[in-house]
Amino acid sequence: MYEPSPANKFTFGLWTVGNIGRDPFGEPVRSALSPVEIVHLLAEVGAWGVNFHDNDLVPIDATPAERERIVRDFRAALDATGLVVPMATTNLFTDPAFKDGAFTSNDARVRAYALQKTMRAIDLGVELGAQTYVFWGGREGVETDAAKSPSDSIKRFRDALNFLADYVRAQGYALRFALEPKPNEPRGDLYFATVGAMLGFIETLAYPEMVGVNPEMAHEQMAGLNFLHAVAQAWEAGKLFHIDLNDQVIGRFDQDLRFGSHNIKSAFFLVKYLEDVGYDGSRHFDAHAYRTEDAEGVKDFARGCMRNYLILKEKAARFNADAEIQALLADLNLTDSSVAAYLGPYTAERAAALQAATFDRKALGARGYGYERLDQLTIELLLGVR
Ligand code: DIG
Ligand code: MN
Ligand code: MN
Repeated sequence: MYEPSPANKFTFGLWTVGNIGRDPFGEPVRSALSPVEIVHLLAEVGAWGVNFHDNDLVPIDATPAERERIVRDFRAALDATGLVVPMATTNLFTDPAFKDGAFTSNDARVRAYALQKTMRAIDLGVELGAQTYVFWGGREGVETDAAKSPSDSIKRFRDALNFLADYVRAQGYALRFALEPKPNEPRGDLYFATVGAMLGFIETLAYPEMVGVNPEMAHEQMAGLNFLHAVAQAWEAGKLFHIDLNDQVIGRFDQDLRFGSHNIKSAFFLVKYLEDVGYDGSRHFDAHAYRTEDAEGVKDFARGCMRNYLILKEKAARFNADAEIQALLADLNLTDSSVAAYLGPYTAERAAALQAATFDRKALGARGYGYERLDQLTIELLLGVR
């Protein structure tokens, strides 16, 4: 039970299980693993795929010959283990050149360099099989709004994405873009802070059909938002192109905790939604082990992410099969023949009937919805007593 299989589409970025434990107040605690070692680690724990930023795989100052060797060895490890590369992305946040942003930098030379770096990273991702390309604007923000007009930054980000979409189309790549929002960190404030902001922005692009979102659980929760609602709006709009799963204690910095390790109820409703609607994309764990962990602890972290997803998936199936819960849900949505006539697309007749209708407002307000019982049964199911 709860053993991962390729059908689950569990993926990890090279930077996740490869995290060496450096933080703003401490030096690394673990030795760095090579991309090949990480592929074999992920195969050992049962992952389906591996993702990367360009420089997770090919160092920013690698020579073409080094790039070729690295890619050859990485591809050999993929072939040996059967792991796939569903997603790739660009590191536009580590190098000091990007300290004022990449696509939104006030320095036009940086904006040009960011385009060049991203085109090359897209080529690398496509070369290794990626079909989704993530854009996380880790430095696209400000500490002071004196620095630039936010609408100038929006226009710069749009110009960059339109240029890169045209590049992908010109190259004939079967690639879709997934934009990943975050409210802050490492910049004081990041542009396009939430899934909602990204969904609104996508509609202003030249090729909105190529572009969706990559919601991350910790990022919406950092903003105090309900992650399921963000994911559901993306899904309902046909824009859930990828998802970053992890966990987060609200009001903290981006902790990228093991999935299912803190907000168990939120994780349950998220897994239930993804399974209920038939989401068929990667379940990507953008998270890392506690800094306290050694190499074995990193494997415990990766196994825990996947086990928690599978445990919650089984809980969701039990919720959907629980007779008492389903009976409560069946009684919730009250409709009777008189009301049905009023709801539906506008017609003059329907509007006239509604205007003429009388509603017993006191009776409407007197009704109890039974959510305490429903939520208690949910909690008891999660606590394993039903
Ligand atoms: C951080 O949440 C970001 C980066 O790790 C990466 O660009 C993206 C891909 O999952 N998530
Ligand atoms: Mn994060
Ligand atoms: Mn992420």
